[in-house]
Amino acid sequence: MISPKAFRQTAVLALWAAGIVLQAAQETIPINEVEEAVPPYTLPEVLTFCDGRRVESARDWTRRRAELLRLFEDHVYGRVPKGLPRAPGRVVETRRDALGGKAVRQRIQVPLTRGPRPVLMDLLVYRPASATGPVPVFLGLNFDGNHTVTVETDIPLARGWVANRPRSGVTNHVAAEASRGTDTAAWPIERILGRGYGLATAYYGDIEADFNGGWRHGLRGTVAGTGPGSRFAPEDWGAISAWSWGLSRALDQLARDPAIDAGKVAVIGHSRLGKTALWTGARDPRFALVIANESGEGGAALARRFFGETTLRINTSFPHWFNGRFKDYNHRVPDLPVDQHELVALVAPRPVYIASAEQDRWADPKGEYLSGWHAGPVYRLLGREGLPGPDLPALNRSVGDSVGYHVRTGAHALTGADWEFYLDFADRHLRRDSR
Ligand code: GTR
Repeated sequence: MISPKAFRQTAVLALWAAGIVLQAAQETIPINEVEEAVPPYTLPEVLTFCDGRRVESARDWTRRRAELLRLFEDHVYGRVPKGLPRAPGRVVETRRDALGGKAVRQRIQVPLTRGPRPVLMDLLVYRPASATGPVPVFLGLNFDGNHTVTVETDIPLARGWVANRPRSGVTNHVAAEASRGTDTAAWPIERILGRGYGLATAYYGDIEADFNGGWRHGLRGTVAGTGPGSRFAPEDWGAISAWSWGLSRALDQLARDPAIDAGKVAVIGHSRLGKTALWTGARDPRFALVIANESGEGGAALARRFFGETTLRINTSFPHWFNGRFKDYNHRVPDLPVDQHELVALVAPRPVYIASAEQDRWADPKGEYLSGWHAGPVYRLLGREGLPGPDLPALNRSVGDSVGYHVRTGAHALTGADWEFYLDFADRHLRRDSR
């Protein structure tokens, strides 16, 4: 029998060796960040069925949409197992005097699995106290815990694993008091409420821990079991699909609240959670509007455009985000049966907003824009207007009608400036009839 000390030493050594292998692998992965060096590529035609027939009508599109959705499930994000529960959450707190009286705040525990110790997602909901009717809501997962998004200091710290993010002062993968309020810049709650919207958020780690092997700590492991025989088939869900499932269950919960207009819920996410927001909007047509902030590779950015992060690189750094089959395309991206403009098109005719940051070259701003542009034929088929043309717009300018886009100055982040564009876009699309 191996002693606990020897076990720890072996584990440390294995992690160290894995780190070196990963680093070596990443160093040899080709990356391009020069526009002139982008080789030509051919995108799959969004309005052509796999068997070569053309999509001629909105009715045809319904079938093409189903075909594309299945392709994204099978080849990229993975299939969610059938029969997962959709149980109502338990309201653990309602405060009518939140944020100095400006907000009604609720904390709701949503069970994502059955059994005596279900996976629980804590949903934090703020809505304007002054609202006289059901409010539209922005819903998004957060990176570091609900206690980080608000200045209010009485939100319980995130349970379980948290990322080791220097900005929160967290060092032990356990949420610390010092991390309270560290993500408020990404979540301008008072501003959102002031514009007449609610904000609902949950910590993505409540659904599943974000590291390779994190599936054992959360939804996928609880559903599949974590015993020695547990493993995933190539089509089975990756972490992004698991997080996305959580967002849909959050929407179920919002729909149970008469103070919320469940027909006007916008799903929003940044970076890996922007990928998640886009996949969620594609999968779940109940979301009225979709916002992918700097979602990059595996989000809005075209996979076939060789710029910034690549399929091989993302599957090497974050193998757990996507399904097993997606790895088959590491060295043959042109064989992928889909590209990301088709993911954007799955949102149609609902409004979708894609955003980039000038310095966030890793996410490929132009590739993000172009997937919005190439989703245009579907929007037009369904009687909507997409983006105005194939060229990236000027900095800090929002363009597009049902497909919105901006590239803001600055680095990779969700900022107040991004939110101003999102609030205006939401006003245009969600509040049309209430004006
Ligand atoms: C990066 C990753 C990106 C993006 C980002 C994030 O390391 O390469 O695809 O998702 O993380 O989520 O912050």
